[in-house]
Amino acid sequence: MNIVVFGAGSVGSLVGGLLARERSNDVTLVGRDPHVSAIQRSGLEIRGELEASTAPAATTDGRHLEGDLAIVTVKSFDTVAAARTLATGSFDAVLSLQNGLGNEATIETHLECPILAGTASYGAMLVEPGLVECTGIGEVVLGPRDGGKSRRADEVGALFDSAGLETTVDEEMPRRLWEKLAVNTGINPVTALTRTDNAAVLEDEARPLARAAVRETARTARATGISLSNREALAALESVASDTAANTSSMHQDVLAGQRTEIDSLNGYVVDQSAKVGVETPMNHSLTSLVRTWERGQGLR
Ligand code: KPL
Repeated sequence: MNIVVFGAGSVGSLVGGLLARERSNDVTLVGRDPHVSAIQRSGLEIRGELEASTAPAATTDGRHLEGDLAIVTVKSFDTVAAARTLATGSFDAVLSLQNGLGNEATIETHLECPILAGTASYGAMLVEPGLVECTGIGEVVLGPRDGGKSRRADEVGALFDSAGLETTVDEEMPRRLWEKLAVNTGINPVTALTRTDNAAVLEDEARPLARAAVRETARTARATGISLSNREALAALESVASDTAANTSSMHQDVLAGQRTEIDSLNGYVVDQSAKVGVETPMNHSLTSLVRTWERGQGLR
């Protein structure tokens, strides 16, 4: 299969590298230097809980590419730019494997092919250019963005499975996306603000904060018609946090790198949606304000 992974960050590099192990796959990673130059020079190394040495093609120019599948793994605030660039090429299908809600709708406004939604709860870290570490075996869940079954989703599920990624094809993606959003609203800002690994949200001090955010997100999901109980959302939090206990969450990685975070499409999104449906979300509100305050202090907003 001819695959373009748009966004060679930690998750994009992990997924792209694993897919490139299969001889039947032709993978191109679209990313930034110095990571792209390092891959062009000496290939991509995966270490940690999964190990592989692969040699995908890599480029900093994502224009005019073609393929059977484009996998979008950029930060949610870069989705519009990614979709516009992908629209200069041609793809049979696009899979969004990003944090936050609304990415698929954004992609759909620029591309005409079928759009699949996905979530990835693998722990991954870009250690240095050309080297990604898998810090936790999670799961990829994917399916048609509005739910239901599709042959294409089954094919992409089989592709991921054969690359060694734990994958579930789900007929209820809208619910899955909200469940993953709930997990991220608990883990990401708490670990970023306290500079801790994901395990912190299982421990006494931070646990109530993460759980309160997750409960509010589940409540907001229900008010928008999604069937996600507090118990299910909290169980997902516990399970992802223990599977990725040693992981530095993506928001914590952004803070360490002095980069803009995805707060607007995680807790900020919950705050906006909850206001529309009349649900109170004070913990999400506080976490959003704290992370935005940090971003402002860094001159990132
Ligand atoms: O999605 C993640 C992230 O860091 O953004 C989790 C699953 C929390 C893994 O760290």
